Amino acid sequence: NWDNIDSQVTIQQESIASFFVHYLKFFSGKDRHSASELDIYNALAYTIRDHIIEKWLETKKLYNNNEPKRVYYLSMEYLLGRLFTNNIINLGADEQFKKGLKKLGVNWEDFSTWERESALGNGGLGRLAACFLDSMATLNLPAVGYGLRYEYGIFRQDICQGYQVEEPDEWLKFDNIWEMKRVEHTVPVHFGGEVEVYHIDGVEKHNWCPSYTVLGIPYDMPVVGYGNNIINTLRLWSAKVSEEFNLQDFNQGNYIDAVSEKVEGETLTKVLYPDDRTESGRELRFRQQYFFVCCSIQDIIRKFKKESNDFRDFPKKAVIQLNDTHPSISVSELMRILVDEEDINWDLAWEITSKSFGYTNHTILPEALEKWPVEFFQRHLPRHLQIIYELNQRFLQKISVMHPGDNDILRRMSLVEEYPQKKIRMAHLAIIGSTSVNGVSEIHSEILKSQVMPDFYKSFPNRFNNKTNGITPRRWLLQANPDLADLITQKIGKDWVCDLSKLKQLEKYVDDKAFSKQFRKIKATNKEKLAQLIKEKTGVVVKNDAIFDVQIKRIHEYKRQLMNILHVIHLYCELRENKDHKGPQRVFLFAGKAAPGYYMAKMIIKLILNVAKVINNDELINDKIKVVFIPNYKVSMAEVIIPATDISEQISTAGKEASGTGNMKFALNGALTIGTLDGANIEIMNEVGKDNIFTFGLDIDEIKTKRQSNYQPNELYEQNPKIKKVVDLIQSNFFSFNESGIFDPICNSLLSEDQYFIFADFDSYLDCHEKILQEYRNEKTWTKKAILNVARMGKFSSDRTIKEYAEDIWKVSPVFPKKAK
Ligand code: 26Q
Repeated sequence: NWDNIDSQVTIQQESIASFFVHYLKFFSGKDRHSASELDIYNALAYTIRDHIIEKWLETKKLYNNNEPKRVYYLSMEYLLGRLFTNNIINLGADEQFKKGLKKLGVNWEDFSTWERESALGNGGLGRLAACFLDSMATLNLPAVGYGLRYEYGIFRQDICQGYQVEEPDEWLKFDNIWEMKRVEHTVPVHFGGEVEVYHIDGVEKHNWCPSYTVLGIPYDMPVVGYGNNIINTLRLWSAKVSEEFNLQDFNQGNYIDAVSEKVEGETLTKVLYPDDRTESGRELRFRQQYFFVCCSIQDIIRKFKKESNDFRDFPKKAVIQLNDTHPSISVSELMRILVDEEDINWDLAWEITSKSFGYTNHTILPEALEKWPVEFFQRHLPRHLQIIYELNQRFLQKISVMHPGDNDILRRMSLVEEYPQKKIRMAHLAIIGSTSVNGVSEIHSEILKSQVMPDFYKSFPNRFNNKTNGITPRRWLLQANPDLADLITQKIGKDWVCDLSKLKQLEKYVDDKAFSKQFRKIKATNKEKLAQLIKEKTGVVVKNDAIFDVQIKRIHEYKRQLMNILHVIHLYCELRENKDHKGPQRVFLFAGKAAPGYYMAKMIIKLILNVAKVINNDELINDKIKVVFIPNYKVSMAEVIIPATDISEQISTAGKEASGTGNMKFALNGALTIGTLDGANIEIMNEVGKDNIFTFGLDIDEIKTKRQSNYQPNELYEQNPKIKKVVDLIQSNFFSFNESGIFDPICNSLLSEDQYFIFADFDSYLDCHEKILQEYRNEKTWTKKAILNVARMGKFSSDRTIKEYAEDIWKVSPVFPKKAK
């Protein structure tokens, strides 16, 4: 009896040790004497996986029985980080696990760092997708994440002579315990070839005859909900070429061609593209996007057909959320399947399609909106091109009725850009194919409406909405800062983990001396761990009780790491001139990757590293300030740095950062923000109160005015002695003594253009830092502000964000198991 077998594998606390020993012996072929730390990690992870699989099967049963409307989250990126500890915590098995292993003398936390982390994303957008998966599972939402199983995730960053060097991230070198290959759901993906037109009963039909086919093989990863026994699925596709599909080539004796095509096909999921927002036109990336879309849409339709044979039900059974435009070819792919393969007429197919998608935008930089050359479509997706042209014609027809005689609006709104090169505007395709278009913070959603896509907003005002980003409190407080989490739980109970607004109750402890002391103690312990990490990764020794001032994120000019390091140089000048310096050591910590082709970003890293070398070795400075750049920033590093941080640098030029999510992680862990009025910083300020955040700089309107008023950064350089001193010092090769002139491009770009208004904001930034230093010296008020930050961050839980998506956009409800009798 199968049901009996099912229940026999239930893991009890008593059986954990025997499962562990079983895996060690029969999977790794080891005993306690020969087992390596990796063997032990593997055996622990397999034990946990068994526990998960059981609940996974139950969850599938639950969803299949209920046949609810499902969410399909399509994202080219997921930055999951390590899963072992996260899975144990979300299962609620940490205590059980600890006790179960106790008699073997095994402490699981000691082995958790043996896991290779999953870094299939670039930064904010990919980490957001990971937080959303956690929240969807925790909220009992029947959701599936789709993505790509890149063989190499985001590159590893090494530093060689002060320059970033990229190395491949071989995350699959050892077993990946968290994935399960599902060959039975393999799907074919076609490319190239031609489209034949034929007629049946006077109706025009299209037959796409592709020139080659690649297979998509799914690998499933469990997504463990917190404390609710729900395990959702993240399905990642891997490309494989099968001889079977390209047999003709082999048979016709084109052996060499056939083999090289096979190798070519398998490069599709080789590597994650680094975020080069303005660099476009990579043909492989285009094919990668279609491969992803084609696999995922087929899978969604297969699942739909198990529950219905009438496609008019599709929007009631499925909603597909597009994480940026990267999967936006989906719109034309669903149309192609409905019209060509399911024989549904165009109008009905469009009604179904345009009701099924939602689109989230994550970028303001207009030059970063995705556009693909028509040529690529012609070569690889000829039928999709026809469909897009047809959609465009019908769409522009409607617009011209709304705006008779206005040819300019047709040109602006067209899916096709004509000059200088013919391209498809993917954001326009995503917008017309969606019921909802959202930005990721209030200000960003307003900018979308007023600046980025005003014509679309005016035509479809109801489609536009905001969903301010959030972060999962499970990873970013419970797991990353267990001591603070414990302290909070002692005071207000554990409900905050799934209802972050409960943190408000901490406000009654702001003046409680004992609480403040414990709160500070925890920060101090976290700082010790960070100091250790810094020592280990950079060799720099910093004081445990230093002020940690941190900027960790992708290196980008608009994020202004350059302004931060200019401030550090300014402080250095002052110290050299013997301005007295009281108080603790200040550590300026940087980490982040630059896109491999982004020259300026790489030079900013070089400048930070060179400045660090000079300052850290200058005896005159007497360790009053330290500068560190930790190489190879990743999720697991953020988990150590954030809980130890005093000052969180969120200093993008106003109007440039769509939201930011790092800003939320810091504030939730009791760091105070120095920030511009940009992205979600504004909403953080509204929540924590103006007294508990340090804002500075031009706001978005002032930046706009500056931009229109012939901004002259070289005048500021001449007038402002502080700016002049800092820039002159760099130009004098003080930080580049045997590499003369290497920083000229940085200085020249500041002096001639200063696109991101660093000089314009410089004084305000310096003053703000000065104020922060004063405040830090008053331990009591500083602690109070930090506690208030923690207490008032409830809004920024991704649970809140996901509830809004579920209610306003997806119209899906949670599914709960029937209570056992
Ligand atoms: C584009 C073309 C070719 C290759 C790669 C790309 C590419 C890849 C990733 C372009 C952009 C991205 C990632 C963008 C991103 O992370 N945006 C951030 O999204 C966060 C979550 O909403 C926001 O908080 C950040 O403000 C935003 O910058």
